[in-house]
Amino acid sequence: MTSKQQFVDFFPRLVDDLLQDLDQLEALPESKAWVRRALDYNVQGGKMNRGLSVVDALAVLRCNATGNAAYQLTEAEWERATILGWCVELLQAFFLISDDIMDSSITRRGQPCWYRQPEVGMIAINDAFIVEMMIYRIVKKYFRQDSFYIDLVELLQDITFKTEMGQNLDLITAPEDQVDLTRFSMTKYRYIVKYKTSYYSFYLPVAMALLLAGVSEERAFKQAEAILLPLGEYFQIQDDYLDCYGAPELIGKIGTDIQDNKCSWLINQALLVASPAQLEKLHQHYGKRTSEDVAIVKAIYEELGIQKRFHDYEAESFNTISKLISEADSSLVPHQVFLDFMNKIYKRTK
Ligand code: GPP
Ligand code: MG
Ligand code: MG
Ligand code: MG
Repeated sequence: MTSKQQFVDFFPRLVDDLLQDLDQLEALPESKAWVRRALDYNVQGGKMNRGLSVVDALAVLRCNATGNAAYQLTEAEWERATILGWCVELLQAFFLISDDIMDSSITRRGQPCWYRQPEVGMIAINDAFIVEMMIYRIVKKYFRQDSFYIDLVELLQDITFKTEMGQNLDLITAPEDQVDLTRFSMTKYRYIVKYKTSYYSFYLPVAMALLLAGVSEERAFKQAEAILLPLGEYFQIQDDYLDCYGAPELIGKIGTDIQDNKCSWLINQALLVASPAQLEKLHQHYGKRTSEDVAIVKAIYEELGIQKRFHDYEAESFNTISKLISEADSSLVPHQVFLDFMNKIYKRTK
């Protein structure tokens, strides 16, 4: 397993690259200072599971390809995987800056959301665009000569578009001041989550590692997708659970799903088992901003034993995904790639 510290220590080098790149645009010192601050504030401080997974997955793929279980990535291999890992983290920063505005969130990674900084406000929207473009500046600088360059660029664009379509359905299913719980369903939930979370958080890092490892066979990418999308669904269900029941000190953010009228796993589960009287109350109090409304919704979740439902789901999902992995063709993608990912998130509290 790669050391997180080494990965983190690489970031200032990329920031320097990116700022140097701004010289080509004759950027003034105040612009460079702004971009540096936006990058420092928004890209660092997360768990970095997504970024680290590019490195971890490449390490497993190289062990497998060389037939040497003790194979260590060369300096160059490690560096290329680390650069792409940071590209996933930049993509994540671009999404989170934007998502926090759209979700009216308060904190992120234990600090105020970027748009909540007094001097930032809606400038955050443009900062999100800039952070997104930095991905392509880096990819161009380091991978322009590689035969997979265009595949990498298309992969990033395709995954970004999928995420935006997932985010779109997440948002239009949760209009403000227009609560209609009949809009929700587990089918719609699964679609939202697959697109808004699973592709970029789970499939993308492994797809990048496959490209770096020189794998071009379509079947390998499909195999990865078949396991990583369900794993992503499990991750987002945990995110929804933690939004309501997680400790803000641990998750670094304050939940807003009930207030935001979100099509969350918790409300969907509640709708499956609520009595007519409980349904009536949910209709009245879900998607409202006062703490009294939120408390009433949470009390109904308690009556319905939603926390237990989650823990049952978690155990069941672990079994289902373990089975998916064990049945996968390991000549396409070694099982360890998926097991590493699963171990990073199973029963997480942050
Ligand atoms: C997670 O939703 C999904 C994203 C962060 C993707 C956002 C996509 C965009 C195109 C902006 P969430 O709102 O549950 O995440 P969190 O709980 O971290 O706010
Ligand atoms: Mg959000
Ligand atoms: Mg959101
Ligand atoms: Mg959430």
